[in-house]
Amino acid sequence: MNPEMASPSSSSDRRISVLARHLAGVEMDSKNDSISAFPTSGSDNNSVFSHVVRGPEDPILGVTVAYNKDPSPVKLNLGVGAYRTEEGKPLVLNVVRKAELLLVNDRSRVKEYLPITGLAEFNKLSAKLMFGANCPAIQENRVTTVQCLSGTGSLRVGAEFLAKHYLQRTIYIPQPTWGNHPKIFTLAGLSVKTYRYYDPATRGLNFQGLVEDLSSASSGAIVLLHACAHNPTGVDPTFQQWEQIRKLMRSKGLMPFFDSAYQGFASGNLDADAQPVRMFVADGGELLLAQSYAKNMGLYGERIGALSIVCKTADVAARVESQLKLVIRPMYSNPPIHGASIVAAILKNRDLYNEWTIELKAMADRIISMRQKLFEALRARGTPGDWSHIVKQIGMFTFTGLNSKQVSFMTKEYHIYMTSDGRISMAGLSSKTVPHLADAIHAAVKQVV
Ligand code: PLA
Repeated sequence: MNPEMASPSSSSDRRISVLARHLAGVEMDSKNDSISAFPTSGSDNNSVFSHVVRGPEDPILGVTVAYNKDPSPVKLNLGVGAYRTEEGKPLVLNVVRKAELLLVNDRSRVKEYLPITGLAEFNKLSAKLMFGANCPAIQENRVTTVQCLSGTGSLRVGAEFLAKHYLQRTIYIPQPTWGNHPKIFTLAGLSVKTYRYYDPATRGLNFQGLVEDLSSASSGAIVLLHACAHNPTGVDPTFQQWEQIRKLMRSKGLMPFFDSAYQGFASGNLDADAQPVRMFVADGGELLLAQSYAKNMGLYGERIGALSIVCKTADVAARVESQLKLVIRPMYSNPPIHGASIVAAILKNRDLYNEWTIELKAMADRIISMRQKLFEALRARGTPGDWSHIVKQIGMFTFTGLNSKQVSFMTKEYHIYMTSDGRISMAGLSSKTVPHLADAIHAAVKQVV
């Protein structure tokens, strides 16, 4: 392992010393008037950045970059998890349009900075959405919630806080997990380890492996849990298994860090999808939660989400919040106002809220119907293999089991774009494109080993 990953305090020391060197260099140069051809001046053709090597594209967002370059009329982007309609178009929810109209017509609204912690109303409503209206932790003011830049920003702020203030720097993430997780946590100064999660043989949960790995985790370690609709596998623990995980984690003093990027997308029901998190809150213990409204409200580009930290007392929660502000202020000062205002407008109005749940359910149902259609299309073609996992898996993605060679073949021959781990975004599929995908999978399985 990279020694920097193993010793986060030395990594933050390093960051500080790099910064210190940089500042010292600037000062030295500005004092040295005798240098005639300053390296950044136009008279010198040698770039001070000439040593910079081209970085790789992102494994998920890079799929969209490649897709955009492909001129084929049949091309299909099943890479990034972004909902599309039956017509293959991005969807702005009706309820979001309504909320935006309300906001535009409200002349009392201004564009002042939000507080460092974001829109207070949004924060309260977000905590309520996940923890439930009657949650004792909320009533006892033991929860601090801060508005962050969608799920990613919430994870990063939470990780920075933990790296600074928590007794343990090790975070266990499931194997596999969303590709950005290890990067977020490593760069925040945590040391990343994995726990077994997925069993390729059964295409289901490796519950025994999970329990073994969490049992042997060092006491107090942080554990990243996908709240529902695990990405990329589409495999979630049952409620009974969640209960076992909770007991095990609490008995070992492991700190849960929930990533909730898909509330409502797993079952179509917001409360049902919040159940695993609520089980952990109900036992009175502490935890972190990163929430995203990218998928369930279709607010991808608004970058709206929240970080909540559930504490033991109101006093601790207040002090934790004061430290979160110190993390946020030098990073981006304070969060943007528009997305938070949309979410708050919807969550606080009973009619809009109900309308949202109906639209959310429709998205979830369309994804489930795509699972059924793809499964039947493969069966109709007699594609070798058991494809029942397509209908069993939960949420936005199917973890097909196709290998990277088969994926490359499908991209090259069929212009189907997906991540190299064989994940496909079911939300990007439509009745019209299912046959094309089924043809591609069929050919890949038959022709590429
Ligand atoms: N957590 C998980 C598990 C996710 O899958 C994603 C998004 C996020 C957090 C962060 O989303 P946000 O910052 O936009 O709120 N995963 C996507 C997109 C949908 C991505 O990779 O950025 C995916 O295709 O996996």
